[in-house]
Amino acid sequence: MPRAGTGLTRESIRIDSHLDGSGSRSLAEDVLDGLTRPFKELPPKHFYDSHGAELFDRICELPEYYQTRAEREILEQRAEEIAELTGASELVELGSGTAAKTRVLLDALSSAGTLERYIPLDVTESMVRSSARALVEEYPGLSVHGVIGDFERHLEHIPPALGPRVVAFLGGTIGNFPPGSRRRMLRGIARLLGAEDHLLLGTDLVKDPRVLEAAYNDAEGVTAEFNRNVLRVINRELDADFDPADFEHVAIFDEHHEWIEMRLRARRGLVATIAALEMDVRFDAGEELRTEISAKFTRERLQGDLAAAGLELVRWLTDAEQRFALTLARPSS
Ligand code: SAH
Ligand code: AVI
Repeated sequence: MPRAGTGLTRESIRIDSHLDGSGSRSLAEDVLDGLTRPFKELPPKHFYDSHGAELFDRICELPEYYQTRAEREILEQRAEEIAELTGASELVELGSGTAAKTRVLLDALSSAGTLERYIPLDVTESMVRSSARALVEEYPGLSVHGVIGDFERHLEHIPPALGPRVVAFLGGTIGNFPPGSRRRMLRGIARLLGAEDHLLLGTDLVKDPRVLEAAYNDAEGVTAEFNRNVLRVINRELDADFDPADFEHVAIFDEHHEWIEMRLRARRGLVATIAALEMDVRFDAGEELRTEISAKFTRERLQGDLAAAGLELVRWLTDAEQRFALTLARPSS
């Protein structure tokens, strides 16, 4: 059981940390497990140190990466309706990042007069702290209870509801789980929901592979830097000696699974030392390390996943070009 942080309280901010060194422990376990497999693989959560979080923010601004703009468009058009349907006094947000789009929801809940508390959960400590500070300034009367943790392990540390709540999981992050873990994650979220609560889930939709691949192969190379950032994280946290320049960024749409795969491909044969694990890792020339999948959805697939988690669809909202969907769901009656 991870030990809770100090629960520092300042004005209407409370921040609990459940990582306390378990972040680098989980990196060590994932590196040991993932880099010794016949097909090397790492989970995407290790992209997001503070530099990775900055790179992700730049990705959101790229002309090729339409997801953020499409999701914002839906929120801007439908946040009022979401506020009315949910009557939420609390917004819980998983993988909250800078909470940029969240402001659209907070504005709507605030105008409806129901908003009391915001509960962001993210692995990136700096993001939770800075967004909490900014939001209590921007929304007088709002209390923020930040949770620094891993949404795969720490959902139970989300404080109990004080009123009707919306749990938001935006940005398409649910697509970063392979199908089995995705359903496990949705079941975990469903357990957080009482009869009067809702899930608001952002998912990117299946579309022309050229549009999808362009979104992950931007001309400026920001996604490539984001991808290679995981090697910098391993170098720093586990005293390793990867040269990120030895790896080429690869992002391709797998039409069978309907997901984007990001990989790092070794440009030459090499051996890297990971001192903290007392281990050498060998890459053949051309060998690939899978760093992320990003699943693309259809309404049918999503409804199947929700049903398997005991959730039912309340609203399916898309942008004008049907690129992205925001789904409002609730526990099945
Ligand atoms: N919700 C924001 C950010 C999406 S990026 C948006 O829509 O733009 C994904 C976010 O999830 C990042 O902030 C990252 O730090 C966080 N994240 C990734 N894996 C996580 C994990 N296992 N536990 C908690 N947060 C995680
Ligand atoms: C956070 N997640 C939904 C992003 C995605 O599109 O899968 C992460 C990302 N990877 C490359 N670009 C952005």
